[in-house]
Amino acid sequence: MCHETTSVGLTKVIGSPVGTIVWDDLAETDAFFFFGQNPGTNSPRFLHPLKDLKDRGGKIVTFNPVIEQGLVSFVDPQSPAAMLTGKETKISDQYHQLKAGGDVAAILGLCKCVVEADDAAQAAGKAEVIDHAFVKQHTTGFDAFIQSCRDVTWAEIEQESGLTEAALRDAAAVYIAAEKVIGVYGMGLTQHTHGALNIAMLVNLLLLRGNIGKPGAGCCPVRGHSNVQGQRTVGIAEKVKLVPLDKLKALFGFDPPTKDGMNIVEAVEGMFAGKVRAFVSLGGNLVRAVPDQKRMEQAWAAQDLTVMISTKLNRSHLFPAKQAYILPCLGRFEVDEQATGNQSITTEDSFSMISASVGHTAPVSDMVKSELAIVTGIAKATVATSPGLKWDEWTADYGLVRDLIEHTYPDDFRDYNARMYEAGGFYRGNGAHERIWKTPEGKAVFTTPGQLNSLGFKDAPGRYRLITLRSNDQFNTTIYGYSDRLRGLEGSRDIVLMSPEDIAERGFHDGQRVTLVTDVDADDDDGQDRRLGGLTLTAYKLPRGTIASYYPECNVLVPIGHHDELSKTPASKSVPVRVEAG
Ligand SMILES: Nc1nc2c(c(=O)[nH]1)N[C@H]1C(S)=C(S)[C@@H](COP(=O)(O)OP(=O)(O)OC[C@H]3O[C@@H](n4cnc5c(=O)[nH]c(N)nc54)[C@H](O)[C@@H]3O)O[C@H]1N2
Ligand SMILES: Nc1nc2c(c(=O)[nH]1)N[C@H]1C(S)=C(S)[C@@H](COP(=O)(O)OP(=O)(O)OC[C@H]3O[C@@H](n4cnc5c(=O)[nH]c(N)nc54)[C@H](O)[C@@H]3O)O[C@H]1N2
Ligand SMILES: [Mo]
Repeated sequence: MCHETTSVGLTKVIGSPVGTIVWDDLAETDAFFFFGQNPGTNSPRFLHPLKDLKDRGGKIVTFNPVIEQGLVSFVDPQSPAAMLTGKETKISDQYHQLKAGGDVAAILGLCKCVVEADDAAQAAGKAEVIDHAFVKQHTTGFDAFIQSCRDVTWAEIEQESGLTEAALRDAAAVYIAAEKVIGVYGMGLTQHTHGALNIAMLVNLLLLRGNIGKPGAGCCPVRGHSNVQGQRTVGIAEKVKLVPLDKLKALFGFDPPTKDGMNIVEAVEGMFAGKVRAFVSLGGNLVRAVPDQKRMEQAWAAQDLTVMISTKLNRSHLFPAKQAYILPCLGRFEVDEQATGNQSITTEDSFSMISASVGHTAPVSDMVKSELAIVTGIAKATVATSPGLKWDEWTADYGLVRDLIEHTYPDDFRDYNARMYEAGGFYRGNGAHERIWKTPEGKAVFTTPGQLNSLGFKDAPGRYRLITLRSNDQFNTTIYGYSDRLRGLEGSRDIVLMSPEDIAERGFHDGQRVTLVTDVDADDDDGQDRRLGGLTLTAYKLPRGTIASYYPECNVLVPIGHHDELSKTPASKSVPVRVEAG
């Protein structure tokens, strides 16, 4: 539900499903370009490289409809002097509040400036601005893309992005002046109907100046859950082409499925249609996290069987199927004692570093099992025995499982059980970082945009683009409190943020009660009435036509059919809605 757009979209253009930079690149770059990622709330570890860059004179340019405090300024909590004096480091040199869904046009505007600057440099006999040698050797699709940069008008760019030509020229000037640029992005790019196009546009921008596969430069999707990247690396996927079927067959002597499974959208649709009858959930709070939450509550509970393997109780547990199990499990911070001693697991971060994670706190009860023990326990009770299936041995010693992973992926996981304990972990490697492009073309691909925004609907009178936000007081569906202190919003999450101009235009007033109603195009209408009432309208500095409210509360409004076209990642950052008084 986050970076599947990356897994599919980034692979399409550079042959890598993950970011191309390593941690050291952060210390070498000249500039960060931030698109729809909020480090202050969601990835505070990232604030230190940002501050370091500013301390050495680098530049940060941000594109985000919402002003996020972590991208405005930063007080280093690890610096006693800064904490005592309250000395802030200014983070973003430029902060561009574009419309939700406006990144395609904004980035095309930046690219248009690069093309113009290159034309001018060539005419004047000066050093080129586009890295033509790189483009020639490493890319395809350049001519068509350049033509689209020349053809698009500034009026179109301004209309679609909500930014002025002057603002985009300022941003482009920083991009052109920097030798090494890292493009950072998060849910602001991935959670749109054309999220993959957003990513392809960012890659276009980076490719123009050879900003992928050189030190201090690259493409940096920031991941969420601690192992959302690593699970794919070991072949856990719904697409059979991503699963090492031949190795599984050889290792364990069974015939693995050869048909694709379901992604989240297909699974939920299957549940709505009554076709999905059972769900085993290794973590998560799916009823709360997926689109169309109201329908999901009914469909989830109508199944024959739900099994939730969870570290904490959550709302999904309140909608049991005909037979339902909640299986409490250890979290990774808890000691995991098995027959051969304490066990560790590994995680992979956004920089493709794989490292050991060892629990230190005492488990809440000695009856709580580990995830692995639960999975092997279920397997042992259901699957016929065979010499290759050593459920008990694997449970006793997780290192044996890692040996099998190494056997399956010998290049990525060489010496797995030893290297996982190296300080900072070990680097899995990434072709695109070395300018090896695992695309069908064998090159990095320039993408000519077919449209100037990432939306799957048209603008219409009274229709707004709703962004669903996270606050610092939540981790996904777990809400810790009602203080969104970084945005200065206190006391309630049942609010909807709107620009003062939009409020005035509608004859509304700040503090008024409103209801949000999903408002899709006629050809997308599935007859469902989706609404969320009891919200307090709150004046906030936002672009016209873009409004914001909180995730997961807004999930009743997101239609399950509203997702990234390529990857089916729910499009939670541009939900078409009306605002009604009352
Ligand atoms: N404290 C905390 N940390 C977390 C999480 C949490 O819930 N709480 N969740 C974790 C998870 S699973 C994930 S995936 C990550 C998510 O981390 P992020 O990727 O940062 O995700 P969001 O906060 O959902 O949205 C990011 C930003 O996108 C902006 N945005 C919205 N629409 C657009 C748009 O059209 N264009 C642009 N340019 N920007 C836009 C929003 O204003 C917001 O600032 O965080 C992880 N870390
Ligand atoms: N509208 C809207 N919807 C969104 C998003 C959005 O931005 N807007 N973001 C999407 C994103 S990026 C994500 S990742 C999803 C999140 O969707 P989910 O992953 O379904 O939600 P979480 O709240 O992260 O799940 C938390 C639960 O996982 C369990 N858990 C935690 N740690 C462990 C563990 O180590 N092992 C096991 N077995 N269980 C554990 C606990 O029981 C906890 O209650 O939501 C998505 N939905
Ligand atoms: Mo996520």
